Amino acid sequence: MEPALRRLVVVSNRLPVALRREEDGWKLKQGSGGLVTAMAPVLKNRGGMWIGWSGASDPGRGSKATDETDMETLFADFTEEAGYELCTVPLTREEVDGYYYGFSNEIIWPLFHDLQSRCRFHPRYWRTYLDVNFKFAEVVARRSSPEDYLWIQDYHLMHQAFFLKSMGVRRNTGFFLHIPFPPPDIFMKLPWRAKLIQALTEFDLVGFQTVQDRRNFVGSLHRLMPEAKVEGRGAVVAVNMGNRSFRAGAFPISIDYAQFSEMAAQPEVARKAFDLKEALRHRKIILGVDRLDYTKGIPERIRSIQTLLRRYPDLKGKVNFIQIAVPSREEVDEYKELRTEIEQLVGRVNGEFSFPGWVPVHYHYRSLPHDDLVAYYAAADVGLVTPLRDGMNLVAKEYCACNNKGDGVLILSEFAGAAAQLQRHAYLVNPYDVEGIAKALHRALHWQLEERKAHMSRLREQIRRNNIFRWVDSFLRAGIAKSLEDFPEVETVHFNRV
Ligand code: GDG
Repeated sequence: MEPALRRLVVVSNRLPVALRREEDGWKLKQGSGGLVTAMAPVLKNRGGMWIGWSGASDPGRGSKATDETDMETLFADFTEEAGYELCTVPLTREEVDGYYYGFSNEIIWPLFHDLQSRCRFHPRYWRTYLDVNFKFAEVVARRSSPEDYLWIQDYHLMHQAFFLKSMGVRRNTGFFLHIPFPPPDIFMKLPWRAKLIQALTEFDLVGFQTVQDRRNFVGSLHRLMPEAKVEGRGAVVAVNMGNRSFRAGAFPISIDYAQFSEMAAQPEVARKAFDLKEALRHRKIILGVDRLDYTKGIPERIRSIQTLLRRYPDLKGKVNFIQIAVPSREEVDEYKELRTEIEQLVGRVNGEFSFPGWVPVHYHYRSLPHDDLVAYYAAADVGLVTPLRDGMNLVAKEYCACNNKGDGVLILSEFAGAAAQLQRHAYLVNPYDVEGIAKALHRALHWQLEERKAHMSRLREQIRRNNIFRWVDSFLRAGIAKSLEDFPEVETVHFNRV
């Protein structure tokens, strides 16, 4: 029989905090990004442990003893405040280069986003990826117990179940892929495709963002392991491998809807949104928010603004496009080049159209404090979310959650996972079709209020119902046939708020 209370152990590449060495020792900084946004409130409410790399790649520089005492104190403070434990996996510079920058970001990231021409299939990257996965598995084996439920996150750690099993360590494991799973014709380009897909079959549950991702996975599985037999047809299917079986399912990730909506309603945030509108003289605001990444379609989006202003000159002086680009993977040449390309494009568009008192494109290359970001969402008339490919895209959902007035329009790429859920009430576009986006923008800016409200209220309702807590619950139910409520409770701030 299952024990009534099981601890949840989350394993991911990065911890939800960043460790930085400063003059006076180590400091903990809250991390950012989709994964942290998604998981932090869950562990906070339910307790447990999060295992991951701290983000520091040279742990041996200072005095080891001081470092360890420093970190222990920092972690103890964190646990007290956050309600769950942290456990770090230290990595060397070489490991970070091969496993993180190399295999994860130069192979899996582009390949799984259908951009195989950007892949660098170096065998060294594969070997380091395996070594680091083994290192993670050793820590996981040591720090967890057979009663725990292990929830492994994302493409950096696809070999966890494989290595745990090869060490003879029995654990109940679930894996969730935050990025898309590519169609078989693309996956088959991976030199280590058979080993990778086999490793995925070693988890007890493999979760994807959409049903299409799961179909793509099953398609590759059929090609590489013909003995696999799929049973069932719902959101979660069983895969029988002859001597063993596992489950594969679609679990669209979401946001803490109530937290975003309530923050947007706070007087100080509403004031910030108003000040922003006033600073822009109450012109219509089109907003883009992304990590600066080549999958997000930022250059195409800026070109669509250029096309919009060329095609519909009456909009000159009446709209502003604000692009917030959060620095990401800044050490990588490709990301540096993308930054330059975006800055040049912004300069070109502003050079072409600006006049005294009006600059069409406002570009911010920095991460904003959470309440500022929410104020931008609340102030925007149009959320322009046009990734070339995206696992889900939380920005699309956050924009809607913050649109408490309910009069905004979401323009969404058909290649974002979010489109599968939001397609009926978002304005879907092909992110490569610059003219199509310009046309969608023009329409959105001229839509009747009633129509905008009808669509936005349905979008908000769908996101409110299918929120982050439902995501966790459905994954855990599929993984251990238990729900979130079976985990020891630390505090019930957000759960069951729907
Ligand atoms: C991966 C997958 C999937 C953005 N700017 C600021 C800021 N953000 C936060 C947003 C949002 C997060 O970053 C971005 O999440 P996305 O989902 O849009 O994209 P990825 O980072 O690529 O995430 C993606 C996700 O994992 C979850 O599974 O949806 O498909 O690629 O939450 O709010 N946060 C702050 N300031 C900013 O300026 N504080």
